[in-house]
Amino acid sequence: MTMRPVMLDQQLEAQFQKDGYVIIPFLNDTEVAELKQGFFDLLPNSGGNITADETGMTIPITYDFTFIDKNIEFKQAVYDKITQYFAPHVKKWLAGYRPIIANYIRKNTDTGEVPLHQNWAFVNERKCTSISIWCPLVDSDLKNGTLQMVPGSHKRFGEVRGPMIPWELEGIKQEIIDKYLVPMNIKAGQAVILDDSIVHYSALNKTNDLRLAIQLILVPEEEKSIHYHIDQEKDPETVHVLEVDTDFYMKFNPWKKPENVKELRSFSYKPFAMSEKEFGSKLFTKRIDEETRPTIGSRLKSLLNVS
Ligand SMILES: O=C(O)CCC(=O)C(=O)O
Ligand SMILES: [Fe+2]
Repeated sequence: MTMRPVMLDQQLEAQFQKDGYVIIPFLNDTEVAELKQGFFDLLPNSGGNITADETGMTIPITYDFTFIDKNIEFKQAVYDKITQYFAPHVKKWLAGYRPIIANYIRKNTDTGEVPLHQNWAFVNERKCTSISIWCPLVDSDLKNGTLQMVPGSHKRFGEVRGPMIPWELEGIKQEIIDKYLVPMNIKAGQAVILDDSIVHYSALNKTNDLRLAIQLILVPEEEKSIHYHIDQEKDPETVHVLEVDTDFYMKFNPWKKPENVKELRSFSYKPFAMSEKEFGSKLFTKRIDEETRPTIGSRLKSLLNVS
């Protein structure tokens, strides 16, 4: 197990390590109202989302997150607002974490599906954990497209994740959506603290009201954050590990080749696909951060055929 803790409270920490997320009371009503107002105050400065042709992607983007906005000043203002409100609560609940990316996530009526995914990797997940605080500013459930989780799927799939890295679960997304999801039914101001490696999804907002939420991504304060990149044209089987910071993500177009970034190392990587059966059997089992070399004790046990 990862020794570097995530939650300050021991019981929450145990639950987080087991399921890959916990739900906590986070913002008060005044803060919720002010952050909602803050969104509308800042919105006139939005530069609009990066469009599909600017991404080079063939599939249109269905979601509306601040990180794909074209105006860097707007992104910075959103970051400043959210981190200012979140700071005291982060300090109260989390074991020494610092923010790197802040998003408002907006879902108007009949929009906003976020395809099944794991968040990008931001740290070496064998050593520690990066997290997202997902905090809706309106009560959220299945009707308005709440966040849905696959419990126990954290630190078990897709260790190498980034916008240009093929995903091993891509071919079984629909099966996972149909069978494994647990919806977060939570009130405005409550928050889900999730391991960025957990498999999650959110559907369309089927109500007439706006579904507005905040996501703040954080890493352990002593860690440098990393970004995995594959140059699909040059070498689709080499992963570049880049050292990045808040500023990198502020100016970043996720689907373009990053420039002027320090490369820490690179390694070869063969993309692969996983079957649903394999996916189902790996939940709640051995994690990527658990000891891979068998210990003398466990070898003895298997020799003796006991557990
Ligand atoms: O707000 C949503 O529906 C999706 C949020 C999400 O994917 C995240 O916070 O990582
Ligand atoms: Fe996500």
